[in-house]
Amino acid sequence: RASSSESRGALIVLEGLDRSGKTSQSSRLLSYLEGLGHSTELWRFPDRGTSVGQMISAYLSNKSHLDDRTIHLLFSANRWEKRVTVEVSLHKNFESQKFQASVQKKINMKSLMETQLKNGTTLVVDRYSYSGVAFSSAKGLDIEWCKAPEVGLLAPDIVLYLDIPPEKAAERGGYGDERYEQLEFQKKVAKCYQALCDSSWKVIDACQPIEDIEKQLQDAVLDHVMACERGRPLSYLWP
Ligand code: Z5A
Repeated sequence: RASSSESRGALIVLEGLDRSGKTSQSSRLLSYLEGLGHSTELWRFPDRGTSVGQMISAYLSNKSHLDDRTIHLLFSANRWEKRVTVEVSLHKNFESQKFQASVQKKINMKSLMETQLKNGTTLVVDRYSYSGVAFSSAKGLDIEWCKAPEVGLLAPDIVLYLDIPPEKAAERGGYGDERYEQLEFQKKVAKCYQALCDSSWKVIDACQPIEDIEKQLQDAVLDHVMACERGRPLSYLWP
């Protein structure tokens, strides 16, 4: 599904295993696009700054325990809360019913993905729905069930997949204490990413030197940024 055809920013998503270099490359891509004069922001999921994000953070750091489906839906909710406008209607009915107040409150629109894109800001996003599906299906959940709550979120203009063998990733700086930072689990996640990857993804060998990867990412995104500026319509998951 697609909508409108006005100039907008591009939605660029970086995906990959833990330690594949997403954070390093996202910042470099941001600097590159800003240097070319494009309004650009760096986003990441999970967004641990929201109340949903705090629940996710507690789960990832093993401070809380949640059922696999519950945490999957929380990760998805964390994306939805950055996608839509919340409208809260308060109806105060007094006994005489002579007075009724309706208050509509909108959350800060500037924090929303669609608003920013339509304002012309390109978003470089470190992890998105594909992480949600890959990590949850690696636990054994049905892939279609995992995709369902993501339907209707904005589809990326390009997915940049930083491809690294799980063993190599594990050698980089070592894993911390977070829940998914285990080699055997990362091997399953890598297989699940393979199942999601299609011809629209740009797969980059993440074992190359940082500067080489940086250059390849720059080359991969420019056409998409220009196409969005020319009015490529927004589209929605799953295409
Ligand atoms: N998760 C989920 O289950 N469902 C969801 O919907 C979402 C996420 C969105 C969040 O982790 C966890 O939540 C994640 C998936 C799950 N779990 N895992 N695993 P996070 O986002 O907080 O952490 P991360 O994404 O795994 O980030 P990371 O560990 O910081 O890795 P990275 O960003 O990909 O890599 P980096 O920080 O850029 O680099 C790691 C190290 O490698 C660092 O020392 C670099 O200097 C080095 N590096 C980077 N590139 C190179 C190259 N090319 N050569 C050599 N060394 C390099």
